[in-house]
Amino acid sequence: EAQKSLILESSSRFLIPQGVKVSYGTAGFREDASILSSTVYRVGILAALRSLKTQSVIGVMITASHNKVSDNGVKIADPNGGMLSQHWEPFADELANAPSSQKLLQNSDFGGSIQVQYQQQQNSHLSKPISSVPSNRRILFAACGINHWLKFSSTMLCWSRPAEILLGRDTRPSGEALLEAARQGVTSIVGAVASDMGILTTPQLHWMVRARNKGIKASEQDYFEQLSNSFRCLMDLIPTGQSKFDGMNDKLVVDGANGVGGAKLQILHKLLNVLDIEVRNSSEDEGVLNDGVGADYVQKEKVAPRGFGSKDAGIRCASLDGDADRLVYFSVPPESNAPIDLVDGDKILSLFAVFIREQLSFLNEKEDIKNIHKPRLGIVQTAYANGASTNYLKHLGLEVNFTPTGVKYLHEKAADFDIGIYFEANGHGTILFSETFIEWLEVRSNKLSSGSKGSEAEKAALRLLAVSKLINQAVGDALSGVLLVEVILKHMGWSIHKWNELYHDLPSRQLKVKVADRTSVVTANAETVVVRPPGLQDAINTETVKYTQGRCFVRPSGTEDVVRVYAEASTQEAADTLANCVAKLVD
Ligand code: NG1
Ligand code: ZN
Repeated sequence: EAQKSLILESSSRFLIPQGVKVSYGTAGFREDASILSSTVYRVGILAALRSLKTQSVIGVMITASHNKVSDNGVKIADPNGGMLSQHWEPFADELANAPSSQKLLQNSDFGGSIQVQYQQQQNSHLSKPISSVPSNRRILFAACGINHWLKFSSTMLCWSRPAEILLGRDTRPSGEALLEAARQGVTSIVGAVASDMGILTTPQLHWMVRARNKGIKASEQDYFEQLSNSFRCLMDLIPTGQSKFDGMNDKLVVDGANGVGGAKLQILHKLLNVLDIEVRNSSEDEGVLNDGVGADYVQKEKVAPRGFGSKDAGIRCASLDGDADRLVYFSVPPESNAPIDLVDGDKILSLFAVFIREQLSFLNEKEDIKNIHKPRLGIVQTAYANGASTNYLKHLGLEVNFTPTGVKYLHEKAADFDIGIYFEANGHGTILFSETFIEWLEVRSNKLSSGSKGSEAEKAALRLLAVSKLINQAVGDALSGVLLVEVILKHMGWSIHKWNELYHDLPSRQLKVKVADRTSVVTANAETVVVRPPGLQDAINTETVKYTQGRCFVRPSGTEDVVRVYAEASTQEAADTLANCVAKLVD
């Protein structure tokens, strides 16, 4: 009863605006901020239930990433710090869209359906839910979600701990009120605790959730310390003679998208005290969030962000997106109208792959690793990866895998390897290390610190271990990405130019086509082949074969109401023509 009235009372403060239907897409719920409070409130409820179900700490992040400042969004971080399990996404949709009319509430089904009763366990200060009476079918969420697991609750699940949720938000002005809505959603579940972690980058919140569930220190300060310590460790392991940068200018200038990432990078920078980093576009004082700035803008438009110009020619530049989970590098040409040299996610991936592969080759030289464990390195890309990057990686002898667009798919595939590197071309990606491989590295590096001389193999083990701590194991993280890129460039003695010359991107073109129903396009093979409508793929093939190095695919967007067309060919003109022809086929 206490649970029921709690939900009734708090949900009446967050009524769903008329005619609004939301859907939990690849990046959670994302809408104009003005209509989001009921959605965020309900995500708070869902997160608390997810926490009970998993008996783990769960995260709720309020951000709309690279979208405009008037938008906002909300997503859930699962116990391992990754995205919400796909199996729960339909529950999110059902709960977020369940009617909230006062009448319905008074009929008590919304409240009643997620009624959880707690009973003080004997000899225990911990509470355990014992029963629930779901009744309203309209809340399918409750019917298939809560009912389903409550059925098992008394026998299979021992809910020994109450729900615990970490809340974070980016710098959007709507964030504060939305965070409060999330908090009220969480605390409408009896016993649930919500901790406001404040203004964070998306990857920081994911990192904290993961750390909490691993039982390691998980404050923001711990995050900064882990990153800076592992960065220093990598710096110390740079081969002698290489530590001085070969280029004239060792400075890095970072575009913070006027979002949360700039300020956080400044904190890291102070802590590190070794890198020469200048941050521009680091807050609202300097301009509007994501407006002519940020990684999405730089990568899509292939132009320098606001605040950068020919005065920066020759300097290494980088751009973060609004919530700092994407990173691209670029350099500005001396002539003011020339296009920038973009170093996108594919090239960051390639740099990481070259470095990791080098370390593994040092390790593999040792006899014992051959006998015990040959670590598997896997690369994961999507169809948007530039074909030249895939060719380059395959030429290095690496295994390249493809998944559909969306971080959750890439992440899942990368977790199949001892070391899995994944990146989207737009700059979101990370490197995952398997638990067994990390244990193996730890044993090795302990040997080293206990006095052995430090062979190349042992240094390689230490470097890999440091990378596993520097790079975010939960999601792509622009801050750890910047640090890893910087230290690898120093290790290699490479300028941004040298890096950019690893391979030359094939010219490409992306287009959006507005269609009546984007779900009418159905794809297979990691979105490279259209299976519906019939005939479309044949028509695309007929066009594509006309072009040297032609490649083209179409897919429905997961975040916008459009079908996307991507084309690649040996010249820009050819890529443009191919994309335009195929766009007409889709229309
Ligand atoms: P959609 O709208 O499904 O193409 C976009 C990006 C993804 C990913 C998601 C989530 C492209 C072509 N697509 O997805 O890579 O970042 O947004 O934000 O860039
Ligand atoms: Zn983002």
